Amino acid sequence: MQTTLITTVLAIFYLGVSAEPEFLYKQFRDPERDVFHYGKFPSDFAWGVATASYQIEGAWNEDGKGPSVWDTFAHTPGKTHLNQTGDVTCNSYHKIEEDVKNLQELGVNHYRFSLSWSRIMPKGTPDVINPAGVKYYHDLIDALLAANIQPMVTLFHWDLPQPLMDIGGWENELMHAIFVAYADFCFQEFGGKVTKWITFNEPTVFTVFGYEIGYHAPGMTHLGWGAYRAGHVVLKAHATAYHLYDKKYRPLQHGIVGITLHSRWYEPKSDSEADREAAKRAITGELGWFAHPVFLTGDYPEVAKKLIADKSRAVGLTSSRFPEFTEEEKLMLKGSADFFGLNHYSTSYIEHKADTSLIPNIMADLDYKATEDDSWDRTGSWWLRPVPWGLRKNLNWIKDTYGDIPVYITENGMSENDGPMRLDDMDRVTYYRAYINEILKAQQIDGVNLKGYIAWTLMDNFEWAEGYNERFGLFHVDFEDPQKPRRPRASAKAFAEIIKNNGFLKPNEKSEL
Ligand code: GBH
Repeated sequence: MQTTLITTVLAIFYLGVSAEPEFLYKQFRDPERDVFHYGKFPSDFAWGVATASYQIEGAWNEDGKGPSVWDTFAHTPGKTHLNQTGDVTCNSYHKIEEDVKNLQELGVNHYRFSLSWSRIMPKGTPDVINPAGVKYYHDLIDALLAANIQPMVTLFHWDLPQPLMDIGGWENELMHAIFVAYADFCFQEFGGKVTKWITFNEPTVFTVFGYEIGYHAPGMTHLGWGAYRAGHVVLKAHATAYHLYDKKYRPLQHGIVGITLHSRWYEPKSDSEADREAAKRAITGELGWFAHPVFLTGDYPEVAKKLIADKSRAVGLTSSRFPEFTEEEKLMLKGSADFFGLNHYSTSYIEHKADTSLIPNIMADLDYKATEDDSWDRTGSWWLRPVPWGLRKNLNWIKDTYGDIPVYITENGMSENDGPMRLDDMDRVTYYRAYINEILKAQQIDGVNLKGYIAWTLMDNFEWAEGYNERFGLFHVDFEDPQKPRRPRASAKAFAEIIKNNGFLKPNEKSEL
């Protein structure tokens, strides 16, 4: 009763100060939570868009590039939508000038892209370097810098050189040293011009999809242990590469190194203790799987360690399916990032579900079930419903759990399905306005140490197993046309406007311009 009164008074207050529509989604109208917030980001805020090598470059076997696991996987019938591949995709290998021109049109000051490891090292190891591949990235970086756009470079966005898969990929301990050698080369070669590095993109996603359920390359189905084993090697590789940069390159290059983690927001489905605990377990166990070691303790979250150990014992295993770090490794891991890269797209409701099937995977191991709300809008991806307030809660959880670490949103965006060309994407305009508005609240009201916002993605591209059926671009790409022409959508203009204003101007500020 009392809260209803307070919210009614607040609603009248908000309506009183502005005649503008203050809510962007009809289903989200909590006057405290969802009301539109006007204001600006700090003047040094980073604005950018992101891409990944296999998704945009094409030229899969040109100029000395070696094959990656994604070449192998996409060339295997039955693995991707209509057997589509990234062989040509946006052809960005041949379109530096056009891509940079489109970045300038958006007005971004950062561009996040990834290096194709096998374009630089066709065998995956530094004994063979492909000069044409190295030159491509120098040309791209030079063009960006000439346009006043800072490169933010991801070392690994899933396209592992195939020869390294032939020795077991991330499940092989040797990958620790091999990744560090690759990182060393990249820091040395490009670090004079690149000052923002991301070691890995979304280790939960590529280890679970790639090594556990086989939905992504390399297609391994090591259910119950593949992702944990691969993730363990990835974490050690990350930490060693971080310290290598810190000691050998930072004094000269003055850059920063972080890691990008994917997280949904997990909202308890009900007020019950069991559901609230399950939601806490889901975020702590899943985001914390990679975030706790790097940003908190040097080790995995206790809740995940205990559950997985118990479940391992229950089926008669003598040790846990979850690997353990040595004390020395924990010291290496703890604090091994200068910033937290967050990829966030959506939210789920979480309920408690004790898994009795004993078919292990991360969700079953953590005893939860995720669902969506029917009232939430749909997009081109089943897993992606716009729930803007979830991002603010996710950022607050990161601040409350890991402290004042600088945070970059390194991906956020929404998809539509393939179909007739659609440039008037008002649903995506609303998504971006709403999500960016929530990060403004997190930054201004909640005091989250937010340094930048990078949208996914510059242009439609090869969406992994979904092929060309899910389009996330601010620019539309016509894949039927051999020229792969790019055309700005309404969302590109809306994003450019937010960047130009460095936030959201009040309606009266706008009229003064
Ligand atoms: C990112 O992954 C990738 O970094 C990028 O390459 C990709 O193109 C982009 O997003 C759009 O998909 O865990 O319940 O959400 C996105 C994160 C995480 C989305 C796993 C699909 C599967 C079900 N992905 N998720 S769920």
